[in-house]
Amino acid sequence: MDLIQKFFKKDRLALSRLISLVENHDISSLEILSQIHNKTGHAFIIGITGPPGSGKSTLINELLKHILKAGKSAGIVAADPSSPFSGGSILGDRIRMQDHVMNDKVYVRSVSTRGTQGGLSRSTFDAIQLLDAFGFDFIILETVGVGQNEVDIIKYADSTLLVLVPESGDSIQTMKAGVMEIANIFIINKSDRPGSHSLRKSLMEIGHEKNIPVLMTEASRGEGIEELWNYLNQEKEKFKKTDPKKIKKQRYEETAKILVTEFEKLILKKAHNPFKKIFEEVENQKLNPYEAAQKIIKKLSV
Ligand SMILES: Nc1nc2c(ncn2[C@@H]2O[C@H](COP(=O)(O)OP(=O)(O)OP(=O)(O)O)[C@@H](O)[C@H]2O)c(=O)[nH]1
Ligand SMILES: [Mg+2]
Repeated sequence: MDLIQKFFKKDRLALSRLISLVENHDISSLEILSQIHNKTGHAFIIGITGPPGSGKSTLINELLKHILKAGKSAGIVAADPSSPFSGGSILGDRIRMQDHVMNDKVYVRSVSTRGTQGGLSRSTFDAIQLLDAFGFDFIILETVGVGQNEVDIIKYADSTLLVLVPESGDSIQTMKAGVMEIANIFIINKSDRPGSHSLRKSLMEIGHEKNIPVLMTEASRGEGIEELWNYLNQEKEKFKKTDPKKIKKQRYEETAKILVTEFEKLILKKAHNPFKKIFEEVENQKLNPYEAAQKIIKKLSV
């Protein structure tokens, strides 16, 4: 049976294989994603970002308990393989998640950072599309919130959680420009540690204008997760994927994103470059790079 047919029959192996194909930017990925596209748009996508070791995976594990208890399913994408679900007790957590995998309600996957910057966020986006079409109620996206790349990725989330720890106090000013601005809720995890109250005060000041709530958690003991779960359910209710203006904007941005990454692939692979002749003129010093770019843009604008 064809891989896509198997996927539609809820075959998890087919899902994994399709994610690998799109992740490797296989030639068939546009075709695959196009075939599954009308099944997407149902999942609630939660982005979880924050500094390394702040407790994102532990928090996800705790959230999963609530998700499962509510009879719902979740697909988890860890967008940074340099910090997979590993290390110490988290290895245990991962195994626990894999137990859930057998229940067909939880699927955990890390997405490779291979390729260009845009490529990374495209792989993640494409993986989300597949998980969404597969029918998961929640998709949880874990990224280490450090750079623009993460900001790009987390844009796909319907609700974004920024997980900080009491020690993050000093770095929030530098973080402010990036991930701080896309967070819908600030979480102070490891609130058992000193400094959590003063961080709470600073975050409340920062979040005041935009009405961003601040939540204290101790993920390793499951503290504060119930509140987080309630918050997420409220967000889910509020979040209307049917707002026509939002849909229009999203569809425009999606198409632009796909085209930009596909175009980049075309141009960077010399053999497939549709403007090979113009590039050769630059190589042979008949045109300068700016003239070449103008010429190409003119061709495309017709
Ligand atoms: N004291 C304390 N430790 C915690 C808490 N939550 C998580 N931890 C511990 O912090 C460590 C890192 O937790 P992870 O969940 O792996 O953190 P992460 O943010 O996913 O880490 P990366 O994926 O590497 O960025 C683990 O040893 C956890 O047991 C907490 O609330 N309090
Ligand atoms: Mg992690």
